Amino acid sequence: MLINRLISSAIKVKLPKMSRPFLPLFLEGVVIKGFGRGSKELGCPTANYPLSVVKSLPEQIETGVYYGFAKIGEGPVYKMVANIGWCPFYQNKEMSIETHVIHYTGPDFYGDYLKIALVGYLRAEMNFDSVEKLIETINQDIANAIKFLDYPDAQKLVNHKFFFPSQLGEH
Ligand code: ADP
Ligand code: RBF
Ligand code: MG
Repeated sequence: MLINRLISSAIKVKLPKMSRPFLPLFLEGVVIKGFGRGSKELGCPTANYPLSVVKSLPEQIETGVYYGFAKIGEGPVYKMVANIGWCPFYQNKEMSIETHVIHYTGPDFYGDYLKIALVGYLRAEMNFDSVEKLIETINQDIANAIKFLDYPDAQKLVNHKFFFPSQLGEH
């Protein structure tokens, strides 16, 4: 019995990775005005991409919360969390990609070019009873992202040529 449970949990842990051959996924585009719902007031501003970037997503993409790295213009590479989907809590009509740049506290960067590398998947989108629960869950996502992005496999992407195209020798 125990061994069965161990095997099935091992499979569960393994499968999601194998079913996401599109990771790491690199996305880029200008930052536009989002839904204006005041994510900032929630303590979590999210930079939104235009529909053209959403449409460039691979067909097999799973909606949900991803973690990875982000670069605003020519700035440094930050850790990020991104929500890809319809935000069931707000019942959006269009799918969106929203990136929260972790530890960035500079000025707004509407109109700037934003590059993101999706490195791993955290969870599916959920619905919530309250805004407080949504915020609590987002804060947990951020804590998980900070931790997972310190692993060596993830750290390799910080110097990726996607972020530094003019540098030779990186890949
Ligand atoms: P909108 O509805 O226009 O997307 P938000 O309240 O989600 O408004 O705020 C997003 C904007 O906040 C971004 O487009 C960006 O200009 C700015 N911003 C400031 N700090 C951050 C951050 N750490 N992560 C993401 N966006 C940020
Ligand atoms: N919206 C949801 O409806 N369900 C979610 O599970 C959800 N998770 C999110 C996780 C992260 C890390 C971020 C940045 C956003 C998430 N959102 C989710 C979107 C959130 O509702 C949205 O950013 C704000 O409403 C601003 O548009
Ligand atoms: Mg936003």
